[in-house]
This record gives sequence, C-alpha cells and structure tokens, in this order.
Amino acid sequence: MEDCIFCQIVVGEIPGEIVHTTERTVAFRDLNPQAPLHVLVVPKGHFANAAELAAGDPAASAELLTTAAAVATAEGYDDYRLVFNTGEGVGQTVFHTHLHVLAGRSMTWPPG
Ligand code: DGP
Repeated sequence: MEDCIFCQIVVGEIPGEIVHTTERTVAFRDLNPQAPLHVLVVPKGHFANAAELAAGDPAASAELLTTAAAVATAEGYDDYRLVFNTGEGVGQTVFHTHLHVLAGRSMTWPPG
C-alpha cells in the first residue's frame, strides 16, 4: 500500500532504525518509545491488524512472535511485554499490523 508508512519502512522508502529482519518480518525502533526497549515487529505484507494477518498469512503471524522474542533476547531482556492494538478505540494509529515489544522498566497491569 503506497500510503502506508510501515510498508514504506519495509521497502526502505522512508528511514527506520531496523534492528532485525527475517524472511517475513522487519523489526524497527518505535519513533516515540514508551520504554527503554520499544521495537515494532511488522510483517512485510500489508494487513490492517493482527487478526487479519493471522487469517491471511499464518506463517508471518507466527514469525512476528519468534522475531519479537529474538529481538528481546538480543537486547538483553528476559522480561518483556508484547502488545497488539486493534482498532482506534484502544489506540491503534497505524493500520499495518505491528507487534510492540516493550522492556526495560517496570510495568503495571492492567494497562491504561
Ligand atoms: P499503535 O498506536 O499501536 O498503532 O502504534 C503505532 C506506533 O508507531 C506508535 O508507537 C508510534 C509508531 N510510529 C508511527 N509512525 C512511525 C514512523 O514513521 N516510524 C517509526 N519508527 N515509528 C512510528
């Protein structure tokens, strides 16, 4: 999708601080980090949210999780939080599936 910012990061049309890539995923640092580690893992293909990705490309869906774990481990974190926001009502602002990987500070539950 030509107007999707994460599609543009995936193909290198706009810059992103990429920390890890796999066959089906790209992981890059969030522009507005909410923790010492805040990386977004996205599929290379365009899907609007996690459910659409799971239905449309199960292999990429699984690879998001293994990539997230690999990033956290590579950055030295055993404890980390994974978040998919789905829908504007819970704060999704970019409609290309992305898995937030957050670590490096204490976190409360439930989230705000
Ligand atoms: P969400 O609210 O779940 O849709 O998260 C979107 C995240 O994307 C948010 O934490 C900020 C981040 N973000 C938005 N635009 C850019 C960008 O151009 N580059 C990077 N690296 N992150 C972005």
